[in-house]
Amino acid sequence: MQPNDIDTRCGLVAIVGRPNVGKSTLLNRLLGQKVSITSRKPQTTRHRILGIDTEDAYQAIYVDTPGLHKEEKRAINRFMNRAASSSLAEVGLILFVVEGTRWTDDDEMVLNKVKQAGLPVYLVVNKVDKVADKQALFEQLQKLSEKFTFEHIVPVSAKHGKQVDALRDLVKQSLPPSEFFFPEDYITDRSSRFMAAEIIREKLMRYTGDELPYATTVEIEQFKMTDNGVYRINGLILVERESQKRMVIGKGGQHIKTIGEQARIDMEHLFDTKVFLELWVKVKQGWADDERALRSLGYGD
Ligand code: GDP
Ligand code: MG
Ligand code: K
Repeated sequence: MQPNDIDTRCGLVAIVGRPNVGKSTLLNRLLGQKVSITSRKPQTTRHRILGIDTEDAYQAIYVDTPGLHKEEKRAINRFMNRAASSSLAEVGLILFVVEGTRWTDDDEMVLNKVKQAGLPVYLVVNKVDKVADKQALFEQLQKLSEKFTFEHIVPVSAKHGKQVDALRDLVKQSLPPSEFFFPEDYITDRSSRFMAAEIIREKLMRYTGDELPYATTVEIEQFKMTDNGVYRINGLILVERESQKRMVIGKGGQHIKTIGEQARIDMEHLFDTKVFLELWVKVKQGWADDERALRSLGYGD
């Protein structure tokens, strides 16, 4: 069949930008569902995640990436950089996300990388809800559009859902004729097991101090559906030191209880069923530095 005979449109769209500009928040908003975890901390997204948006004859497959990191020393950062770069390979369109009026060297570095791909780029200016000085924003956009070529410039607020529909429509119109890559009811390429681990990690990122998140990871030891449709999930939280284990558990186990409750609520939403969640914490030294250990935890891609 010739591409012209196909009446569906489908393509890959990469969401790129420096850490914390709101890439994962934007993806979730585009999909109307949470598939990628978010927090105010950089390095929240560790894996390449696909978010699939199918409507009528259109299927946009968004690729959420870890932000590119300058620090390549730790194995975990090397994996995240690889995941971020390799995701550009089969993509047809790039959403380059920046934050309000803030333009940094890191933005410039990411944009230069993006430009090398030779693909159409939409400049998505996120967090406009935080910009009080609209004139400054306008001048900033003017300057950027003189210096670089963008197919479109779209100011949005991913958090509040402002202008995200307009962006979604622009993306849909740009998709090339193609069969769908995924069944219509898929929202991500990731397994429920993976999503469960990510949800627990999001709560860890959100409810613990600044030093802890980078030293933790989560393994799902059991993921079982019982006869009456209830999910039984056991999660193991790995930390690097005994002191971190105490922090995660908290006084009288209060902290891990909150993390477990919040994670369970999100899981019940996502899986649309009742969930029994149990969490354990274990010390596993140096996991973030050890490439082999990382691969065994699923960080190979
Ligand atoms: P990523 O690292 O680029 O994926 O960024 P995240 O999606 O994890 O978001 C980083 C932080 O920015 C989180 O605390 C989000 O709630 C916040 N954020 C994202 N989008 C917006 C927005 O439109 N407005 C505001 N005020 N905050 C946002
Ligand atoms: Mg992210
Ligand atoms: K983040």
